[in-house]
Amino acid sequence: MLKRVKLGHTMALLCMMGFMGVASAAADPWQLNMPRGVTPTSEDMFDLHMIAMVICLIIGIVVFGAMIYSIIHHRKSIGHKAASFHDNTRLEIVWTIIPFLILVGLAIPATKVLQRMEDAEESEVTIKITGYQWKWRYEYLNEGINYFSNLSTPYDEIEGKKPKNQWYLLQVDKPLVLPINKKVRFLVTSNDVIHSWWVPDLGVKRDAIPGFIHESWARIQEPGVYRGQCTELCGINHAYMPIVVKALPEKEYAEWVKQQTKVTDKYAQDQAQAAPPKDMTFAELMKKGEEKYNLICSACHKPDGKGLPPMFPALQGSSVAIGHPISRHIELILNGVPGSAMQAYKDQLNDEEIAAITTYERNAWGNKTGDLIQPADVAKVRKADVKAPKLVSKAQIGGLG
Ligand code: HEC
Ligand SMILES: [Cu+2]
Repeated sequence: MLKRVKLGHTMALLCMMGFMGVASAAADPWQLNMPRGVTPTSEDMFDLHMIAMVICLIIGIVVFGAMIYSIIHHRKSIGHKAASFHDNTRLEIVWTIIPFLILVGLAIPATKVLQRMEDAEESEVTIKITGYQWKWRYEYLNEGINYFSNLSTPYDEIEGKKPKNQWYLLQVDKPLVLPINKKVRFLVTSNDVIHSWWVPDLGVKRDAIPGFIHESWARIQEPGVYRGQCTELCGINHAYMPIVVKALPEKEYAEWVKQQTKVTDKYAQDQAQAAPPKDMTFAELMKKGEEKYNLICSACHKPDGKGLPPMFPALQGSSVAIGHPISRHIELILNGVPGSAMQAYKDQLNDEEIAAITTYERNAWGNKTGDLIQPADVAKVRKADVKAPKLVSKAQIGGLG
């Protein structure tokens, strides 16, 4: 009994605090209420939340008012004999009907909002979102754009060697770029474990489950940068896979799409002509390798190459990273280790990047092999490799969607 009273008390207090939060300004660091967001869905949700909260508040005032009144006005001294009465059918019917009506009253608008949220028809842009340990992949299904979005907060900040910046753990190398005023459909899935794609300002939160595709949509009304996080505990670096959405006016978005597809076309042309990749110097490889390693591999193998055994092996002194043949090292990065957290990177990194990372791993942290791996070496291993299963193809998505 005591526990229940306490809980009710806390809830009423929370309601009141939330209510006060609404009254104050929007982007306030002390903001207590949920954000209103920038899509019709997020606004619907906000309104629903406000209705429920006001009802809570009224109930709180009535219940606590009656309680406090009774405590004060019916207080009697020790030894007073308590009145004994029970069963009042009329009262019991009334307090059954009132909550019933309140619940039905809340369910009607909530159901309407749910229906609108589920309706991803007639979208103009379709993005497939895939969760990976620990990053997101965005594929623009109609535009043919496809990239990974990695956490870009420097490791020095994570390890407390440098002060944390404003967007600590909420910044990425490549944000998801979207147009405003267009219905954007999201197809959310996962490559490994369950993740969840959540951007509060868009009113979108969808579980990313391997083998399933969940749908959602957003029509962003204002240009801006909106941040979110993975919201399903997905392993040791769950906190390190943020989401950044950059919403652009339609013209700028079209410009961005053109830019992206041009890059892809150029890559395709280069591939088609089979121009031999340019050799790089040792310094170039090490510099690029360190940069990419810290961005992509250090989450598990750690910036100092010591890993996190027994979960993630050390690369410092590892038989693969200093041993021979070197092609075994390259192959492992291309194909990963099936059934382990070590992913296949062949679709995520190009030859130059893998060459740089391999060179870096073979020469950093006291791995002084002196080996220098060129993009051409990686291309050779990549070509020789036939067992490589491709990632989910477009055709498969069509079949599932
Ligand atoms: C999500 C965690 C994770 C990430 C990110 C990751 N690895 Fe691994 N890596 C592993 C695990 C786990 C193994 C051990 C696999 C096994 O043998 O079961 C491994 C093994 C390796 C090995 C073999 C080490 C040895 O001695 O057996 C190399 C080399 C390697 N990874 C390179 C990389 C490179 C390069 C990257 C970045 C492009 C990378 N890894 C990113 C988890 C990861
Ligand atoms: Cu996750």
